[in-house]
Amino acid sequence: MGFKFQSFDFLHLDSTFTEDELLVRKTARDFVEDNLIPIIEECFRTERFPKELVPIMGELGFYGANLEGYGCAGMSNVEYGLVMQELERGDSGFRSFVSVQSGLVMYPIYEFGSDEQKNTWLPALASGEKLGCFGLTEPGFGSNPGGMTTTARKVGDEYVLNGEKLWITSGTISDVAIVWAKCEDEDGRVRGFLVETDRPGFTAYDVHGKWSLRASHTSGLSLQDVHVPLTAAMPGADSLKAALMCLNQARYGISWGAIGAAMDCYSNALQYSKERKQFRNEPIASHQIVQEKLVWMVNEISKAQLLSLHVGRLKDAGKAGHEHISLAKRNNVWMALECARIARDILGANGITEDYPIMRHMMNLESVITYEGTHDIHTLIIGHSVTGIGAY
Ligand code: TGC
Ligand code: FAD
Repeated sequence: MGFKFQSFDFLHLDSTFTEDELLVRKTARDFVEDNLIPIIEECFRTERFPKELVPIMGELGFYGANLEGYGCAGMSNVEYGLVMQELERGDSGFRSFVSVQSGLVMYPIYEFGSDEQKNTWLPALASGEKLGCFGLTEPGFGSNPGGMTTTARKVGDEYVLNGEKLWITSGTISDVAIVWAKCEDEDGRVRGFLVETDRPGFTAYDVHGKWSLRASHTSGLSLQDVHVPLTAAMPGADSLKAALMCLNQARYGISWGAIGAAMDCYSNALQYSKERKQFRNEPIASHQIVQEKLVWMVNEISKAQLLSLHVGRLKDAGKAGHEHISLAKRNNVWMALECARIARDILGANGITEDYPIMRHMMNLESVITYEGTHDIHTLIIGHSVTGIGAY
């Protein structure tokens, strides 16, 4: 819907991308244009996740794209970022599904799992045959996941899990949940468990009435005496820090995704402003105040591109700290939300309708600025990094 998407490249960054990076972006862009754009407004309106697109993205190598082996595409972090950019140009909720499957389910298994866990789960998750979710947040603990009350107790050769998780993307469509819990026998040490969602005592339900990410499942998970074998604990996932490391993967992808949403808002606002005429039968783009708004977007999207590209190159070189990723997530999501608000303004009354994607992006971005660490929590993470003092 809206105008045909026009690519954004004010700084001629395309000339710095490799052929592989441009090919990956084109593949993702074509996929979104052909498969997602025609249905996304209907999906958003009817609260429907387009599950029929899951296997196609598996074939295209979008799940766990920056991981090696196990059927994964082995893309660079910049290539992976470009996929996220294109998916979120389509819809944040749709990108969120891929972020979770990739950064929050496949990455922890890849990084912290046993060989058996990797061989069992990664190929099936890479193809999209199996889906996963990541249960860290609880009803009482969002920004402060270290306060979690979900527990794991050793009983013979099993763990017994109890607790509630909330706001969990893809919870009701998942075959496996990564559940973070405190081990009662280890003085509350946090561990990550692989829990098949058909185990007795595990239930998932969807949160309804959201005005954001309506094309994505957001769920609650309830664990009532769920028995799992001791081997369900991922050997390397033995601290809260392991859970926070997973967030880096997703936050990095979000920094690119937000650029995609912002580009779409800008593309629509620019084309609309050149067509829409007011006063002396001249396009509104001929007025200085409208130009200033367009230039604000050009300015901020260009800076965001440079930021994500640089952090991506740092990540490829193994040099990206979590504070760098926080900077990119914090800046780019804020930037995208501001672009959506400005673009909506340029479209006037038309901007509030589903004839254009802007209001949908705006509502989606209200979640994106909260999840994966709120804007203010990222301020404090960066503040911690530069002062050495935690102010949480
Ligand atoms: P704190 O004492 O600060 O840290 C504990 C240890 O962890 C280290 N650390 C990290 N390491 C790697 N990556 C990170 N991102 C890290 N953040 C912290 C830290 O250096 C320390 O290491 P060490 O060696 O000294 O022990 O822990 P804290 O409990 O005080 O935590 C503070 C805080 C605010 C940083 C953290 O809890 C946080 O990030 N809160 C935000 C919660 C959040 O982002 N949740 C996301 C849930 S998943 C989600 O939203 C999915 S949305 C769907 C989608 O992605 O599309
Ligand atoms: P709170 O932590 O209660 O924060 C409320 C307000 O208080 C915010 O403005 C915050 O910045 C502020 N605040 C909190 N602490 C401080 C402080 N110390 N100093 C200053 N200000 C502070 N979680 C998962 O585990 N898995 C998922 O898949 C997942 N998917 C999600 C999908 C959606 C659509 C949404 C909306 C959330 C999802 N989440 C998921 C949860 C998300 O990570 C949390 O919502 C987020 O971490 C914030 O927690 P909260 O909502 O409890 O807000």
